[in-house]
Amino acid sequence: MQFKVISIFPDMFQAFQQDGVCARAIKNKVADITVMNPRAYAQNRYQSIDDRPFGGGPGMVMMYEPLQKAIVDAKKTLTKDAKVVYLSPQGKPLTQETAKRLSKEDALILLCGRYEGVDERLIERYVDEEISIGDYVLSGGELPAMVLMDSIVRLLPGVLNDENSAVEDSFYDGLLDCPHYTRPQMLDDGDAVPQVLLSGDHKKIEAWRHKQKLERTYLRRKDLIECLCLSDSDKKIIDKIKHDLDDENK
Ligand code: 9D3
Repeated sequence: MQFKVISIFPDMFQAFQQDGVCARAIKNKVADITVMNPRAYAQNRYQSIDDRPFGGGPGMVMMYEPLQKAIVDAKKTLTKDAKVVYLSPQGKPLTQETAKRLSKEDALILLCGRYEGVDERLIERYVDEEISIGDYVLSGGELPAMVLMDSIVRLLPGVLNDENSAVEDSFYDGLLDCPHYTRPQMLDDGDAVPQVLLSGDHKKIEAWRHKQKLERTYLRRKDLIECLCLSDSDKKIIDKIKHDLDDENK
């Protein structure tokens, strides 16, 4: 999969391309990232890429022309037409479904905004999709672009080993993960790993982990529970958690 990233801070993408899952994907030719700096397409002698907003107000707006030229150039270097994704606080929130859907594209052009955002006419003419990574204020679209690429790249065939991707598939059940433990079995102050995990009884361990997932999801993210179709046995577990909580509050 080819990513053309349009950003005035190309250096921010260095570490991302050098380390971790994405670096491996690039090395294995599963993914390829090119960062294009709109400043290279700036026209006037100051190489401006931003200007003051019409109508007044604080901050600056990224100009239409340098971004337009960068997008056209990005499209030229790609064999098939590619979707343009604008990372923006006004976008639809990124979800695992979005990542899955976009992982089926051959190429994506990711537009990173800075300042107050980009000239609306560019969005109307060139942007296919606007994506946000959540309801908090960042300084620009670079980190969101990396978040999006990370979520996509790990879904591409051949990036995670078979074991991990099988785990990934079966475990993306919409629930939060269970707690994990490793050696030592007991910390110096006597804090021990839950006994069931040392029992060697895999059925029992599986059931314990599943109950932990349901419990944590119910306690921390009720919104996720409400989105799920739970089995009758899971509903019973949740009811028991509710019941136990009521008891604690008595
Ligand atoms: C403080 C400026 N805000 C005025 C109401 C608007 C604003 C403009 C530009 C807020 C943030 C940004 C820069 N953010 C992004 O480009 C961005 C972002 C984000 O801030 N949060 C979550 N997802 C994203 S995707 C791109």
